[in-house]
Amino acid sequence: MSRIVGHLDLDYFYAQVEEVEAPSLRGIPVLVCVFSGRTEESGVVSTSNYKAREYGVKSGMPIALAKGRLKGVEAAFIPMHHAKYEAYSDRVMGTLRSRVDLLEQAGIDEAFFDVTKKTGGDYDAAAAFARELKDEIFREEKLSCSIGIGPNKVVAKIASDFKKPNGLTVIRDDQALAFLSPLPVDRIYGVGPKTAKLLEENGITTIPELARSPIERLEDLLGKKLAVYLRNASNAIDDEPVVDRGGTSQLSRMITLKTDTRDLQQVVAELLPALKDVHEKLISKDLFFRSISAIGILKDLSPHTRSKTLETPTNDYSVLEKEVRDLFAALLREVGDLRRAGVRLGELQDMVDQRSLTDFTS
Ligand code: TTP
Ligand code: CA
Repeated sequence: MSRIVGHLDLDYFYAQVEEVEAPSLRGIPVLVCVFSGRTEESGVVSTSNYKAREYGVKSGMPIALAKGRLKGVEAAFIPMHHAKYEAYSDRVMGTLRSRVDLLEQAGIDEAFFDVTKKTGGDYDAAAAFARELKDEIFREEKLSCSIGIGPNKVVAKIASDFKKPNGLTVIRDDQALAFLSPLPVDRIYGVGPKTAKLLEENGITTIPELARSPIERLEDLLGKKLAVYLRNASNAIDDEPVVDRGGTSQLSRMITLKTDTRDLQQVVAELLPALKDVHEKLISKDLFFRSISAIGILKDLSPHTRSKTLETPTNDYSVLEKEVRDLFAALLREVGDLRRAGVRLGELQDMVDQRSLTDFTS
């Protein structure tokens, strides 16, 4: 039986939650903003609804620039309410988890799922299931989402993005190659702007061009691991399983520093409450973390990250604080003054995984 994998992504998520809570916002551009607190306009747009996107507003854009694009237009600039979005996310993921064979949450508003058993490998049953799921999420939360169904994660992810918002795209295994063939390489998960540019400089812009490229050439350009993954992905081949990581895949917090600085002591001191916050969340969810990142945002809003993967997962606060200090020490040796600083814990695992791990090793 061939696998049936889905990818669900909530539409314009943070902005849509704001619309759900204040329906009078519907129809006007809505921008969810991270205000840095310096001046009324300093900060960036986190996301926006599709009405705002018609005016060229994009995620990550400075608020002042977005205001310029919306000059003379009635629009709502709303500060980000992260805890609220997490609560919506937790409820949607809970619904999803109860309906599928396996769920892998990939971000606050997206998840992969496996419904091979549930559907008996039948794509029509999978399509009907996806429609019911969309209806259920809309009934419960008033949120629209886009779903892609396919033979693997690579195809499902591209399919969920294919018709947005409120889309449903079902690609059977025998349609997958034809579905990918007109698309540019950057639709494949893992091809960021850097890789796309490198491929373009070498005459590779579409997925079939990538699929036809000699593997040795791709390995020279990209290294063996990425080359093999992309060569397979471009041929609609992807054996990555849907892995249940037990709910949240990441925990993170960002703060705006009182003054721009590259002083390690100041950065760590101001970050302490955020670190304690993230740690409390970790403990309350019975989770251990294995990877940890220090994130610094400079005055020009460019993000810089230093990450480390620990040998074994932990939930120890002193390890968290020590690693953050070391990572920021390394980061600050290489960049200028930071405007914002943050921490992200990844590869989260729950107690159950921990127990089975010790069962195996003891
Ligand atoms: P996305 O799924 O990339 O975007 P979206 O949900 O706003 O819009 P759509 O899926 O309809 O294209 O990101 C999910 C959330 O993550 C988004 O609502 C806000 C947040 N986010 C940021 O804070 N900064 C960013 O640069 C991006 C891309 C997203
Ligand atoms: Ca989304």
